[in-house]
Amino acid sequence: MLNKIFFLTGNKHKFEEVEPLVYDFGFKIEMLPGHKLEIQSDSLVRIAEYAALNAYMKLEKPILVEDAGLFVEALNGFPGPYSSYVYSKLGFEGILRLLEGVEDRGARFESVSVIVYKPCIITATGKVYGTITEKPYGNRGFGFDPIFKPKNSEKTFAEMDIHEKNKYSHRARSVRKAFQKLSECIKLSRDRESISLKYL
Ligand code: ITT
Repeated sequence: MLNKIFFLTGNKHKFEEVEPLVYDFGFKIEMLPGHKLEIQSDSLVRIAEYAALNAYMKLEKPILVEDAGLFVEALNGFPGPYSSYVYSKLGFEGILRLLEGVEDRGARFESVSVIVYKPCIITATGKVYGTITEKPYGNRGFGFDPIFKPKNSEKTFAEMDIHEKNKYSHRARSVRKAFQKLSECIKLSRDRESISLKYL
């Protein structure tokens, strides 16, 4: 039987990207919107850890939080942790406007995944480097997908299906790492338990 973890997100696209990744580790996820407390911080790690621990304390259920941002080199990493707000106000068109006439198109997505699964608290990060295109391409995905082309790809994220995006994406990297660490942590805690039972 698969172990269930509640994915705290209101973003259906993120859920669809993460869902196939966790089966490989013997888990399934259920989307749980409306419980994510987002603090303001320059650090995605702090934002995600705070949200995950806060939800765990309230709900006492296994929790996954994944937070991401787009960091544009020519804009000194903007919008970074503020990506959600900037996207809602300016869209990807706003980023294209800010980069009009700018030659350096380098950018990266960063992702942080945090899992609270008693007794384990896991944090893992993932990054993907690429470029901001001159105009949007593709209509899949969400957010800045139409203007982000990962390194070694001819396509933007919005021209890829989920399976292909997961080969490159920041999110797939941090989620896989987090579930790998979680599997190790669970095994270690079971080993410890059986050792201490032996000496009772
Ligand atoms: P949550 O409910 O999980 O917080 P969200 O949409 O706010 O969902 P994030 O905080 O992780 O997601 O991401 C912030 C913004 O960064 C998001 O709204 C997008 O505009 C952008 N973003 C993050 N990951 C992306 C991706 O894979 N492709 C395109 N844009 C992305």
